[in-house]
Amino acid sequence: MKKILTIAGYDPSSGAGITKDLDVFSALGMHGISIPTCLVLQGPHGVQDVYPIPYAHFFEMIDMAKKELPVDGIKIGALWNEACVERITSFLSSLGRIAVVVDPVIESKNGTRLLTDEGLKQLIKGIFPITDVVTPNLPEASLIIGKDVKTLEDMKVCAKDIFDMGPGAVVVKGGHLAGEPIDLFFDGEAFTTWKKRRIDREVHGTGCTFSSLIAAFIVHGYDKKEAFLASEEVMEDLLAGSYRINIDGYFYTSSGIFNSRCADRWGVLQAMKEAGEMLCRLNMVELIPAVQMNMGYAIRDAGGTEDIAAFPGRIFVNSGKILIKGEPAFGASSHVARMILAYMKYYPHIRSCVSVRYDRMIIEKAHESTMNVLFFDRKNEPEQIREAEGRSLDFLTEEALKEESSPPDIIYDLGDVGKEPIIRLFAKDPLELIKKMEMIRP
Ligand code: PXL
Repeated sequence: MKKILTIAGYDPSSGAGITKDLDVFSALGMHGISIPTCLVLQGPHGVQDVYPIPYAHFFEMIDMAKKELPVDGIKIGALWNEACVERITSFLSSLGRIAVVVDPVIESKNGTRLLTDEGLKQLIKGIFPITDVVTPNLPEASLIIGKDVKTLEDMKVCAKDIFDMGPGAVVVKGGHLAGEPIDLFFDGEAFTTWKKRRIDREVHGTGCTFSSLIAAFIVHGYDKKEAFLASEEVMEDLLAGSYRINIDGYFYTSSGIFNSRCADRWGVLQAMKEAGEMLCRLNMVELIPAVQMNMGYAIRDAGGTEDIAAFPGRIFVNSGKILIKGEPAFGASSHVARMILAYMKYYPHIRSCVSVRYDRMIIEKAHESTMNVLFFDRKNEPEQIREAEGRSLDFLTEEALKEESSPPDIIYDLGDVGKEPIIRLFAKDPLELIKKMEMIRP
């Protein structure tokens, strides 16, 4: 297990600082160690106050790390003042050659100082020359070089200036650029840029997260530029999955989204397997359409058909018995999957669907069981949509749902030239689908 240390501030809301860094390290499969420089009093509305860790305690923790906690890399964030900076400089100088990434945090989003002027001078003089990558944003870059950095051209000049201060590479983060946000990497040889998507959210702690990612990727053996590019990619995913932890205030990120997606995908496949076995046991052959049956189940927040599991070999009848060829897999259906995606736009908790043979008796049974039954007429689909194979079902599903005030259990159609009439049964999960199938079985 690789071990990585963060020396930074402590933010109790875990948006920034050492708890955020630990979250990143664990997501990248490392053992994270943390030493706080200061306690930052803050919630989702910004910093209210900062309390430095008493020096004696901070120094003791650094001494203990030196003696007992050998690490493969170090990430440095908010350092509070020159006393902390000097102690860390001598600590780093006493270590062998390990990865060091510095996020030169100077102040918080709402302007609270997290590093004194003297601390910044010491950071540049003592720590920059023994650092692999430094990651300033535009206000930090401006303070480091002592002139305004406002454009991509300024960023290039600034990256060279900071590079001359001794680090192995510099990333100037252009989130504050007036136009398109661009990050710039410079390793003394060439510039590499990364165009970012501007998101309409104030996300807390992105600087801490980004620098921890770079440090962790370098510890994993990536070179500095590869680590920069990989970190940018992960950041995009994290930002896309950002959320609020209270009703208003900053957005937060968590690498927990990766774990929860994995767990979700596994759970979806398990549920599909169980439903497949039940279907075979109950042998509801009378519900299988001539075009064969498929069942789909989506993960939460599904974005496309690749997030929906189905049976690649479909469900069919052979010598009076239901047969399913192959294991459930993601992306294995387009029709059922598209209908689920269309349905989830209106009712995101209903993530499962199965196609069933049309029979008037089945629809009658559904009505008897007080199911909500919706009909759509395939003749209503516009010509251009009809021509785009696979597009018509999601269009018609959405059209049908627009009019509806409660989630339908069934959406069916009576077919068209060359198209079998089909009943689609919807439910929260495949187990509920099976229960509904038993209710409508003729
Ligand atoms: O984002 C800068 C930052 C870094 N570290 C800690 C912080 C903040 C901003 O609030 O609290 C601990």
